[in-house]
Amino acid sequence: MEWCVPMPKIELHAHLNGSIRDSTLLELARELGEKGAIVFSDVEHVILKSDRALNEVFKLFDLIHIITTDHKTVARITKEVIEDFAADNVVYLELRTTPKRNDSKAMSKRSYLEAVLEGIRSVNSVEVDLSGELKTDAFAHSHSADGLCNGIGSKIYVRLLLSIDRRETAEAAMETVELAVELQDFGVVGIDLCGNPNVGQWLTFLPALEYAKKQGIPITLHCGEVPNPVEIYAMLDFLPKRIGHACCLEDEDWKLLKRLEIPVEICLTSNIKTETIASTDVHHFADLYKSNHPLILCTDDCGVFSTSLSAEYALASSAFGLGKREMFHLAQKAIDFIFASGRVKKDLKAIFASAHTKLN
Ligand code: 6MZ
Repeated sequence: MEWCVPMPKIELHAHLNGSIRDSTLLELARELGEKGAIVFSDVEHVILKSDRALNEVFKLFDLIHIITTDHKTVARITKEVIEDFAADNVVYLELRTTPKRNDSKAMSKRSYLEAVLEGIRSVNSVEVDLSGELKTDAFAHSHSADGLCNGIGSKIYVRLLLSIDRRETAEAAMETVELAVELQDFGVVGIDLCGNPNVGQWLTFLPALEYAKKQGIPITLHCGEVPNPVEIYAMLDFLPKRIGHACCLEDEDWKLLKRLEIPVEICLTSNIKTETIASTDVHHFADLYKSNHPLILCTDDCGVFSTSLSAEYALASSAFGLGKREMFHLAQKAIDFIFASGRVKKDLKAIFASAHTKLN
């Protein structure tokens, strides 16, 4: 399946703090251990373990947040995560992260995001298109000259989704949406609702999400990661632009999802490692794919689950018997579901068209 790596890919469901390199996490944890803030030997094996049930994953995120939450580190991990996705030939990345307030580090949600933006700007292994509108002509030119996909691996479009964590208050959720509205010219293209699905109530976040919708900000929701029929129905009824996971839907929910044609972000390794789905044999990817329902293969947390987008494509290809051509079309189809502007879609179509020429 080596062909999964050079193929251009689109990543629409990747959490910043879930996508950190193990080597970076270990280095940062060791430094904190030396300062006496944590006991390194207690956390080393926790960082390196990659199979854990859903609730365990959220305990790991609490540890990761202790390790990463200062401005300098946030900028560093952002830079590295983008470089890693670009090295895997991801040509468009919608990176999601929860803006965090941390008084002990003089961090506000806004300054957290400024650190993320600084991290994006400091990427130097690959050219980054963050605002989309400015550099489009140069990009189109670099891709059109010989009809080949010269840009794959050397340029990446990055856009941000601001996440609301289910542990947050209605006010904190609203602050995040207000930042998203304000930072639209700085690469923010949407809002995500995430976090431990066993925590928090849908109604807490509804006012902020409705406000986002009114402002024209696209929304994706983590939906049905655990069984919760009332919430799942309410989420579908809200008509989000996309949903993530959709592991625990019932027959009626599937009918509604399909009728509404809401695209699903599928994270195979994450679902299997967290045991929300028993195996690829019973994964809903197969049914959605067969029904031609819009779906996008994604990583979720490539650091936490030791995966990559190429690995997810390879897994889907082998588990569901799909060849190179089908996988290419699946990757290409994701263009329709990105939250960035029509102009970016047009550029991505050109990139995939030239990659297709090369493929054949
Ligand atoms: C729900 C998840 C998640 O925002 O600090 N997150 N939420 N389900 C999942 N499936 C396993 N994986 C990650 O990235 C880490 C945060 O993303 C959410 C959690 O809220 C986690 O704290 P950021 O960059």
